[in-house]
Amino acid sequence: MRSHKQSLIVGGLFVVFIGGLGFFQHFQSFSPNRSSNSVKLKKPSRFEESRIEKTELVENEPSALFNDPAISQAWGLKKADAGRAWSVSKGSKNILVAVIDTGADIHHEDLDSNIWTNPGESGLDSSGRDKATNAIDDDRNGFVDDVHGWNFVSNNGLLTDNHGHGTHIACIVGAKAGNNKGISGISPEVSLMILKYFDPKVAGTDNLKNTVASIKYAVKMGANIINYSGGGTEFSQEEHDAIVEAEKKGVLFVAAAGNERSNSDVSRYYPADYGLSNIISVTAIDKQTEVLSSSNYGIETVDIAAPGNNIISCLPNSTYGTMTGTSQATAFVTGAAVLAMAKREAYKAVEVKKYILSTGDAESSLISKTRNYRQLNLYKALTMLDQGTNLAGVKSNDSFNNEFTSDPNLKRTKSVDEVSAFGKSLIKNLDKANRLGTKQPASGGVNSN
Ligand SMILES: [Ca+2]
Ligand SMILES: [Ca+2]
Ligand SMILES: [Ca+2]
Repeated sequence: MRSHKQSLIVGGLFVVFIGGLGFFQHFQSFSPNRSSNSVKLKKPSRFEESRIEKTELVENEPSALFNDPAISQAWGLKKADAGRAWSVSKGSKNILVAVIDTGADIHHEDLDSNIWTNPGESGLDSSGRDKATNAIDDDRNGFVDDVHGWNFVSNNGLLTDNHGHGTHIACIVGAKAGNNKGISGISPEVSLMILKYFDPKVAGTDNLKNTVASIKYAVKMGANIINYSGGGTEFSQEEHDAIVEAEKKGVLFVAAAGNERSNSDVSRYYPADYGLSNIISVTAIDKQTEVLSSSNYGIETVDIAAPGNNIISCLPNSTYGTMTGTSQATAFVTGAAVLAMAKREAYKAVEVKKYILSTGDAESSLISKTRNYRQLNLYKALTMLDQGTNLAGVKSNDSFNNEFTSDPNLKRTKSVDEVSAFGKSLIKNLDKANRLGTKQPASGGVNSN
């Protein structure tokens, strides 16, 4: 068990937006500890300054596609090119995502129909009772009445979200689209398995142990993708091995890079940095494509950047609000993976990871922050799936230099090679420690790769 602080990746301040009243309620959130002594972590050690932009409307394609009122505030959907991506794929109920988090409001108006139902714990048993509530482990998986997932904190099937973080993440991945409510998830068609590893109202729980159990459950029950927004700086063999099992089964593991404000190349953060082929490590950017000051980064360890600042999504009791952090960015990438897997259901983790990482938009601001200096682009990830042919039927060039030159959304002025050269010169000319602005390498022992 880890003795260090193990945190849920959560921004410091978020806002609840209640219906159309325009009433905002401020909440301060905290960083729970994944180890057993979580109670003492009420201190706001991971607080991050978070701007509140309640009136700004983002002109975007997603709002033209769907009638969901809060889409206009969802700048990240436009940034990730969701509008065009949805013309290719909106996801599929066949893709099962395990959201390992604080539970979720499974009755939320913008989420309920996308919650997974365990087929082995639904319908009627031989006595005519509902399998979901008959107090029998009908599918003999070791969990009684695990109809939508499992609560590993309280060891039951009640998935109530007493924090808000899990509901927020679930909706970024898979909120319903076109229902005239709330937002749209990145993949509005999906099945979400809710696995609860942390509850701020329950003291003394072992969050790491609950995490490992959640991963094992997800793999056993056939999840295609695991979304995980927690982590810590110590290696856990049990957690590593659980993700290796996921890797063997082709399950993608999308992990937050962390909100430690540190360089993960020198201070590893787990599970994002276990170095397994099925893990994508995600950091968070703002509207200007700058990695958030609170977010971890690393040109060797952090795979990709996605929107993570003031992200609007669901909160419990059918409310909505914004949160900030690499958790939110992680959910964006999970949604991208759903779209990709829906397009090519035979694809396993490695293929999906390859497409997502190689098709993002190259940005010079990410050169010193991520391995591939790319931000997530949903549309390109999908269109590249068509064997190098884009939606318009135009054969792409094999190199990344020219293949998107006709892209109307293309913002960058440098080719990837030019950016690469720029990046090399940057790296050559700047002292690494100064450039990255963080601590020196630790004295060994933290790198599991
Ligand atoms: Ca069961
Ligand atoms: Ca049952
Ligand atoms: Ca909606």
